[in-house]
Order: sequence, then C-alpha cells, then structure tokens
Amino acid sequence: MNGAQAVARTLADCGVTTCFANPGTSEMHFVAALDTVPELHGVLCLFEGVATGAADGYGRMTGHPAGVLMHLGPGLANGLANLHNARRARTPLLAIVGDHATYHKRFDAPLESDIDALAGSVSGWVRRTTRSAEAGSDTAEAVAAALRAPGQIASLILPADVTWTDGGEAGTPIAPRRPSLVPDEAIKQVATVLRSGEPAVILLGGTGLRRPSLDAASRAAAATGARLFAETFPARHERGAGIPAVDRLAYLVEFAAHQLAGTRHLILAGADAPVSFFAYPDKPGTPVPADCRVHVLAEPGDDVPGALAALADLVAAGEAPRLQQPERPAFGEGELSAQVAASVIGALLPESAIVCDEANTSGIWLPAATAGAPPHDWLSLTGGAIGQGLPLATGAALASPDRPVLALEADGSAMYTASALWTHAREQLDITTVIFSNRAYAILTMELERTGAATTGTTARDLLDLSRPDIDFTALAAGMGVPASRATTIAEFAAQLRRAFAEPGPHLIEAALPPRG
Ligand SMILES: Cc1ncc(C[n+]2csc(CCOP(=O)(O)OP(=O)(O)O)c2C)c(N)n1
Repeated sequence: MNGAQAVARTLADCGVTTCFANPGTSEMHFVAALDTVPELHGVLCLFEGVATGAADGYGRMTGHPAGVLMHLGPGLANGLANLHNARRARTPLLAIVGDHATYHKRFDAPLESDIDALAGSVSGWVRRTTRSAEAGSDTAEAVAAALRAPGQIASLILPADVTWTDGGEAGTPIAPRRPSLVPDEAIKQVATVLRSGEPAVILLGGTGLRRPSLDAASRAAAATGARLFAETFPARHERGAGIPAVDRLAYLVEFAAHQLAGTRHLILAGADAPVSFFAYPDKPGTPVPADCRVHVLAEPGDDVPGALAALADLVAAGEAPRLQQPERPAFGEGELSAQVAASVIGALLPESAIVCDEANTSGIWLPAATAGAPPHDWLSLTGGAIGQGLPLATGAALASPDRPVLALEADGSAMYTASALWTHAREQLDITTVIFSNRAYAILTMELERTGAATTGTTARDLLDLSRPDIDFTALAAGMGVPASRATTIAEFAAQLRRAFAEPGPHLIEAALPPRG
C-alpha cells in the first residue's frame, strides 16, 4: 500500500465515504487510490469553493465529515471562504491538501506557498504528514479531530512523495471527543433565574435548534414565561408544522435590540452571545440590553440537548411543548415579487425538504411564509461569506438523497459559485434552485446608507448594480446541464416550482423580480 492508498482506506474505515475534489498533479496518487476503495465516492467540483461548501452541507446534514481534496495553497485559498462558513457552522469537515514532494519544496516551484498558514486560518487541527507509514494513522486522527464536539475543520497536508511511497498502513478509527456534560449546578442556576419571574430569553444555537432540544426549550419557556429566539444564522434549524416555532434574532442590530428590549436574563443554549454583524457609526455593537445578565446554560460543544432536557425537567414538569400548527399561505395572481414568491414557496414546500437559504434581501418574507409548512431543515449562511448556497445544496443533497433540496439564491451570490450547477447535473441531485434575480447587490445599497457613506454618484451605484448586461441564469443553467425556466408571473412561478418538486433531478427557476436597489 502506498501512502495515498492508506489515506483512502482509512477514510472509508472511519466512515468518510464522500470526497469532494478538485485535484492537481500533486494529488494524482490520491486520485488513483480512490479506485482501490470502492466505498469512497469522489465528487468532482469545478471550483474549490464549491467543494468546500458542499462538504459543509454534507457535514451539517450527516454530522459526519466529508473529505475535500484540494491542490496546494492556491486550491485551498480558492476554498477558504466556504471553509470559513463551515468553521462558523461548526461543521465536521476534513480538508485534504496536496503539496509538493518534500524534497522539491527547496526549489520554490511556482505553486509553492504557505499551506500551513492558510489551513491554520480556518482549521481547529492541522497536520503535515511526513512519512507514508504515518499517512493512515494521521488520517484517523484527522477524522476524530473533525468530529470533536461540536465539529470543526481538520486539515491534512499530504506531500506528493508521501502519497506515492510504499509502506502505508490503514489507520485505526479513533473515537472522537463527545459533547461535554453540563454540570447539574449550572442547570440549577439557570432554573433559579427562570423561576425568578424576571424577563428572560433563551437563545438557541447549534444542536439547540434541533429536536429534541426544541421541545425541551419550548416546555421551559411555556412554564416560566421566558421567550425563545434562535441565533441569527443557524447552521441547521428544524422547523415547520409539529415542531416548536422559534424566531431568529434579526440581522440588523437595532431590530435585534428591539427583540431583546426589556430582557434581564439572556440564557445561551448552544449559541454565542449576539453581536452586530458590522460596526456602524452611532449604532451599538451588541443588541443585548446594558442591564441584562448573560448566563451560559450550554456551550456549543456541550451536550445542549441534555442540558435543555434537564432544565425542562426542573422548571416544566408536566408541561407540553407548544407545537407549530400546519398552515400554508395563500397566493394570488399577477406579477411576481420576492414577497409573493415566499408565499408560493410556503404553499408548495415539500415534506422533509432541506432549504439552503442564500436569498439575502429577497428572503425577508420566507420565515413567516414557511413557518407552518411540513417539517423541514433550514440551512443558513453562517459566516456571511456569500457564494455558499449552491455548493451547500450540493452537499446536502448527496448527504440526504431521499430528501428534496431547495436552494434559494440571490443572483449576486449565485454567481460566485455558479459552477456548482454542473455538479448538480453530473450527480443528478434532486435540487431545485430558485434564483431571485433583482439584478443588484441590493443589501449593499442599504448598507451604503447605514454606514453613512451614501452618495448620489453613478460610479458607486454601478458597483452595486448587476444589470448591463442582465445575467441569463436559464442559459447558464442549461449550459451546465440543468433544466431551467424563467418566471415573471406568480402563476408561472407556481407551475414551475410544482414541476421542479415533482420531477427528480436538478432544476433551476429564475424568478425575475422587479429591480431593487
Ligand atoms: C465573500 C464575500 N464577498 C463579498 C461580500 C460582500 N457582500 C455582502 S452582500 C453582497 C451582495 C449580495 O447581493 P445578492 O447576493 O444579489 O443579494 P441581494 O443583496 O441583492 O439580496 C456582497 C458583495 C460578502 N459578504 N462575502
């Protein structure tokens, strides 16, 4: 066995069966090794940012890492923005980065760069394998590191000569570190706070936004009068009919401050304390009221479901969770808008859908419109680095082949990683992509005002405008093998969405919206 075969064998033995890849010369032995391990599914992505975003989607849905194969420093650099989003999502993910042969590095060949520095910027664990005999054991450690609760990026750097040298051995799978139990004392303290009757909010994040955590949190809230909120950009939020409904904290800090106004106790369950996404002149850095005390019930790496269950047993014995009733919005006829598109989506969303939300300003109406739809998972843009939605959908669909995936994409964000559509077609993934085509970086026109940089100049406006030429997403999708259509009316959008949900395989609908900006 050479080093590459040892890595591939160990991945499969550790349950890593999907590897998103964009390889180069230094990874050729790893590419060849994939054929020696039939359990490993290699998925070609045409840009590393697609591969890393796909691994994020896969990890969010399975709780297990996918591998991402990238070509030296430049390949890793192309993948960094979506690795950043994955780090913020606390997704288990294994980055495998090929490097020059150890003895070739002294030549400073053109692709030579500081891979370790790049990997270190997003990873919780980095290892450079130095001998083929250690390739398998390093891989087993990398998988365990990725799975370390609550989940993180582990990066394994593989020099080419390590991969092609014989003497490799499969590594033995290692049990990852489990979530830490929350001490009884901490749970009792939070119970005392909740029983005080002072206004309290329980802020849920991570596994706190999945069942059974949601049921326990809902019981605790109902029994004590505390209010529940979700972190602003959850990695994965289970919602819909039959599940306790939890509103997200708003993106704009003044709106979030309004949601938290009057709160004396903020209880964190799997979430970090909220902060403003950006600094703005004359706006607060955090929405938490000055006289509010912050209590940590459970850190993201803790046993959040266990802590919430224990809390509910203390403060809400006999209390039932408040479940969202089934409810579908109505929609009329006429021209399509983002608001009515949300109603159509809420009316038609299939059972157990996975929604990858990068709709940005066009998505404002989606949470309300889909609240009572059948149970579904909502995956959001955790790290604010746009270009995530189409890759995320790729990985979610491969992770959950029996579930329909809906990618809700703003047009500007879609263009960063549009080549994900090719992988949707290559893998025949059941993904319906809706492009909200407002032909603008609409949110930035708002941010221009909010930062106080407002201008009437056309140069500034042109940097936020996506027209001249308008982007033809149906032509783009068709060129990559994804059947596509354009909707300008509500009736067209509803008919096209129905058809896309009914037919297996990928579809793209360009929702032509009135221009914003
Ligand atoms: C990687 C990255 N580059 C740039 C930005 C800055 N940025 C934030 S929103 C945005 C434009 C969003 O436009 P679009 O996706 O069309 O959504 P809309 O605002 O029109 O709803 C940009 C460029 C970012 N967040 N991430």
